[in-house]
Amino acid sequence: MRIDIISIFPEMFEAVLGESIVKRAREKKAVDIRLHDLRDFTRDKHRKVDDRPFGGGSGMVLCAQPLFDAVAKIKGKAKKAKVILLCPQGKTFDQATAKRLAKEKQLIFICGHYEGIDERVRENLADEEISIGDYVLTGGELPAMVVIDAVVRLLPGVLGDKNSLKFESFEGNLLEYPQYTRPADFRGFKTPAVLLSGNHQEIAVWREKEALKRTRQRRPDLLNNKKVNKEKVKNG
Ligand code: 4FV
Repeated sequence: MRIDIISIFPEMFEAVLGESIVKRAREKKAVDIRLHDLRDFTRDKHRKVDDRPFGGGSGMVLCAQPLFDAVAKIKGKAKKAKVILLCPQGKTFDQATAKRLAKEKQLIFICGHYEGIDERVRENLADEEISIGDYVLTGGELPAMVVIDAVVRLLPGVLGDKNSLKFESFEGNLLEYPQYTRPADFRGFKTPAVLLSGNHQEIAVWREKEALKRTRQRRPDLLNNKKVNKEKVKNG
């Protein structure tokens, strides 16, 4: 997969996308991540990429021209690239969206800053708008990192044991069951005996029960989702 990021602070990404699983995914060529400085695409002699909002009001707005030129240059002939605008007005990001994006060949992320972005970018350049949550950030960089992290770990061959994708939160719309590791008794805090029993059938049943219980307690909204098998919920 190819990922391109357009930002006025491209250096922000190296620290996050240069470590751990994403770093290994880049080394394994499972993903090719490229950073682009929006200022390289402005035709303004002072490398300005923003301007005052028409109609007045505080703050600055990112101009359309540098973004349109950046995307055109990055896309080149590759028509299949999906342009994603990170903004609070976007569809709230979730695991299903991560799985869908992980099937794309190329993703181009537009990171906003200041008050926002010229509306003609949203209308005529972005294929999708994604929000990572109902709060206002200083820029689209952190949201882009969140989406990229969630997508890259789903790419084939990135996570050592693909099983680890099977039983994780939101898989099947359930929250993940409780995990324990050594020591079995930590300062008197015990580990459930079933997990030390070696009886994998019983362990699987316990984990399913715990996942359902935890989901019912913390995220009952997930249970109304069609994908959860009602049977299990009812007799959970
Ligand atoms: C945001 C979010 C977000 C809005 C103005 C950047 C900021 C500034 N993006 N999910 N929440 N963006 O707050 O995606 O330009």
